[in-house]
Amino acid sequence: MFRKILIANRGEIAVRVIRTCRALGIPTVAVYSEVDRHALHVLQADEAICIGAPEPNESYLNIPRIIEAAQQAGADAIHPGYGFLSENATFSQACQDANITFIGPPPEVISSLGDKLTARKLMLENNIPVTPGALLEGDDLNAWKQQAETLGYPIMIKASAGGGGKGMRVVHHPDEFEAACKNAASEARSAFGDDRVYMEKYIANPRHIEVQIFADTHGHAIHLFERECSIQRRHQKIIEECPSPVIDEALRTKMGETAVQAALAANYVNAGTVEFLFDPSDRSFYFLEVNTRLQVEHPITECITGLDLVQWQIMIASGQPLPLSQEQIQRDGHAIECRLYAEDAERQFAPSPGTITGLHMPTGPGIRVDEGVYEGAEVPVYYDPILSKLVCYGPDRETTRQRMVDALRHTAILGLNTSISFLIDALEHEAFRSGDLSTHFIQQHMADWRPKRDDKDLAAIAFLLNEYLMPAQKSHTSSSGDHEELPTPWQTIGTWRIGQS
Ligand code: MV4
Repeated sequence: MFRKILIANRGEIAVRVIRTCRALGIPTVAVYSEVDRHALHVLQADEAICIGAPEPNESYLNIPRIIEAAQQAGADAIHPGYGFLSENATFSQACQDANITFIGPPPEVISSLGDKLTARKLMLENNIPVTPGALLEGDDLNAWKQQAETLGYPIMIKASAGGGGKGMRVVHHPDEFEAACKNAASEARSAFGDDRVYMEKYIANPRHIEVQIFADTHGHAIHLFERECSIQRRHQKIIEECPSPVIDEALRTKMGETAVQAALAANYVNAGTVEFLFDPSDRSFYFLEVNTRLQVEHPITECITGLDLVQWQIMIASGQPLPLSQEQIQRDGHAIECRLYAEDAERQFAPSPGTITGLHMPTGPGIRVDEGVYEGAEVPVYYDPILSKLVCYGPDRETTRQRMVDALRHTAILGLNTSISFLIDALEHEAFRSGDLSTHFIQQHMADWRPKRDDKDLAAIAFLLNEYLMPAQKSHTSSSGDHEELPTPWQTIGTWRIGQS
């Protein structure tokens, strides 16, 4: 087993990885940027090393500096979390070159699956269903148009290096085809330095279903069922759940087996997610891409399987075979995850950084909180504004949904704006209740949503109560061993309800 693991990340996912390391008795090293000196992951790790300025390129994306930190601390493995360097083949390679185990797939796997065209070709060759489509090679626009005609409109142009919806265009009519190709290619060139594009038949009202896979270094692969992630805004997921309300047992088995075939075709190692588009009109599904990392929404899979996915990642990285066969993997109940973001509903959900002046998280049966912050913590402007994740689990979908609504109503995050009341209204929407989800859910059902309740006033009142009734100095020990005062040391005085009708 590893001597020491460095976590090349921050926030709730770094905290999550540290928790499993503690359970396994493996010492941890946090890395942090200059604005994260007092961040939760720094407080929780056994050691912490500052790796540079706040800008991600200077710190959390700085490969040489992170490798150097691992060597300095004597870490023999690095967990990349999600985002940052987690799907970076160069980083996986740099770890290998430094004789440090990257807890994730080998560099060749990351690069071949990271390129959407290469991945698409690989899946086609292995009889994995992909959306009918065509590569746009060469520069014969008329030949391309001919291919589009054969596919039938509407079509979608996608960037090979794509991600986050960049370089993507829907084309409804041949007249728009040329401009869409050019725009998609130029957007892809400026975003990824790679202007290769391809086209697919456009699925009008898809649902986003993904399958969790694991593969070991001994050639075995298994799946841990599906998650549905249809509730998203601008390619940012907001609510995820499993099992998917639209997938029956036969389809679950078929999609799971397809995902395992995809993993084997790619010589996959470690945790991955095979994404599919599901077309409810004919219940067909199509391979989209493979995410070569542990995902934000992995806790819902942990809830229904009872497994620790970070532990599995560490075991596989240390060379151990998968501990269970497919038949031994059981599923029970229903789980939902909500991402709690620091964002301002009144400004198109723009990031809303600041100081957390008060914090109360819910607890109780079937509630799990993956926290990334604490009362008094600063939320910097430089990074993804996810604060914490709230995960609820129950025997069935409706029990879990109600549990989540109640848990959100008993959550108070003061000092900055959050997505909490938006989440409550999404979960309470009739379409969500009935499981009628689609990737257009927010656009279709919540486009005109405005915060109805006076959350800000309630938050201010709660804040003042805390400040005047219960002042309490907290101090903590920094990574260097010095005692330092936290900037805003208030203490919660009990629960208050934010966002209740
Ligand atoms: C599609 C599609 C419809 N038809 N492909 C968006 C992200 C990228 N990885 C793939 N995406 C899509 N591909 C075809 N042929 C619709 C989307 C899509 C989407 C997919 C999953 C989750 C949310 C989405 C939001 C908008 C569009």
